[in-house]
Amino acid sequence: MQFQDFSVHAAIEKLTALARTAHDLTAASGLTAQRIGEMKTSFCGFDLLYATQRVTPEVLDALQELADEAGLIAAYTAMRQGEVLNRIEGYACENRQVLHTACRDVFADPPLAAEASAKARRELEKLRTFLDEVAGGAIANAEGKPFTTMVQVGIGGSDLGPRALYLALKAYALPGRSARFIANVDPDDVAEVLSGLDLSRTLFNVVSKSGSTLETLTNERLIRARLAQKGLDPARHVLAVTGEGGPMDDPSKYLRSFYMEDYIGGRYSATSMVGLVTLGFVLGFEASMEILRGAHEVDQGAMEPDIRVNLPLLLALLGIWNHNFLAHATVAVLPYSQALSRFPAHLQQCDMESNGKSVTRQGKAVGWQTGPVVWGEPGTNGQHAFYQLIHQGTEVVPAEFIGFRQSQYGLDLNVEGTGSQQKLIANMLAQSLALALGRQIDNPARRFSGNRPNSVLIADRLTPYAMGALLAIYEHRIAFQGFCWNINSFDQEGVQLGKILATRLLDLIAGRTAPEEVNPLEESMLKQARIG
Ligand code: G6Q
Repeated sequence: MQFQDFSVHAAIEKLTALARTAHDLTAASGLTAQRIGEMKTSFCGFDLLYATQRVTPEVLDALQELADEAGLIAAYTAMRQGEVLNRIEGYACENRQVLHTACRDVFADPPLAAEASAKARRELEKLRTFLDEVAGGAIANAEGKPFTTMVQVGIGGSDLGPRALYLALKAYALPGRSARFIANVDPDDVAEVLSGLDLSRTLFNVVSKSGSTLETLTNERLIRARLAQKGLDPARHVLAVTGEGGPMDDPSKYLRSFYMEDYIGGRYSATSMVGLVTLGFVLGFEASMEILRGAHEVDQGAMEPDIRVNLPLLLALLGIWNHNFLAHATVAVLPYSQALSRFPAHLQQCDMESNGKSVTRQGKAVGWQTGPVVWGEPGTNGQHAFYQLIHQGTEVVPAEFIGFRQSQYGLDLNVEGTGSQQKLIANMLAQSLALALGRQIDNPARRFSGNRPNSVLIADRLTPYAMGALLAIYEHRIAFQGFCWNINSFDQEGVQLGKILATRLLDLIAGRTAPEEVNPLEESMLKQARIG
């Protein structure tokens, strides 16, 4: 696959010109009922309403041209087929395939990446057996009692996606099952999680692709020590998810070992064993497969070249329009669903670790903006907090609303003519309109400029299928943008330097640094912070 610089495409000039007179949503017929009806894409159970973006049919046509010129569908197809896309030409790099979609390709016949898909099936079968054994009592604690809680121990990609999905779907937990998560090396995090648990009924799922992450290995040691103190055998309570053949691949130490492959990036690993072991324990095997089915259907739909049909591609291009042409630096993802409370945190990692890059795939400095700052919180809570800036601040923040027509638990009450779920969604739609239209009145303090671009993504209910679909929609939005900007969205060199320096500081604190190796800056930082 040949990638070209973002700046070379003919559509760029067209889009730059169109951005000078971007659609005015506040004008007399800037936002009409007809426009709302027309600017809508339905895809895998979700409707995307984007009439409240500052686009016209002409802009959409130019964005389509950009997608075609940049070969976004060809790049995505190459990714799914296993081309080595995690690379920077001519430089030392990870040099890997990018095959998180193979985890979901188990539904495809034939799969696009046959070998990777076969490995995913093998792990799924192991998971099914494990879950059957837990359910049937073959796996139980020393007293023969069933396990009720799984604590996932992992950080970054081995935490954020799985945690976001667990919180999103715990309404569907099997009776008596729950999960907790420990990520930080902060001992208080471990203490707080363990304090509420009956350890004798708890499984610990230690997740580390590399098997060498300081935080996770430290927490595993702490947990093993705690189990031993309580007279519990760690080999009965601790599982592993890791890279086959890696430092943590020692089945004798674990109740079970599950594997993930190096071609699945941490932040894209929620649908591999990294997410599915804990999700499977809580939700059961069938519900976990529904997550994969939702993701897979999006994977398939994302092959469609028409941006008005392919929702992840459209989201990607609307994001590019807002970021590169209308010059908006950030994007807020605002789910009107408490269950999605950690989904923005997952996206923060998935998007910013993927597209926070300054060199092209050929190792040259980029001459255009790449990934925006991504942030967000659930509504309506955010409305009582930072929405002030979104409505009236000097920084225009494009917003992506996510909502559901029905609640998960079905517990609702009609108060003054509407239920809580209706209030929740009415608020979301009201925000979308308010940001777009603004309010032009004489009082400057109460005036709203409007023209604040946003879109609404809505589905019937946050089910395992919908969660899988939503996850994949965003994964592919990110990948399409990265392809378009000609950057490698699949490495994360930017997190390495801090890790190296932290190791040096720890060596210094532990007295392992030879006197001639002591760096005065590092020594001074420790001294002034009074650490050590
Ligand atoms: C994600 C990153 C990073 C990674 C963590 C945990 O894409 O690579 O967040 O997931 O550093 O790594 P391990 O799973 O190897 O412990």
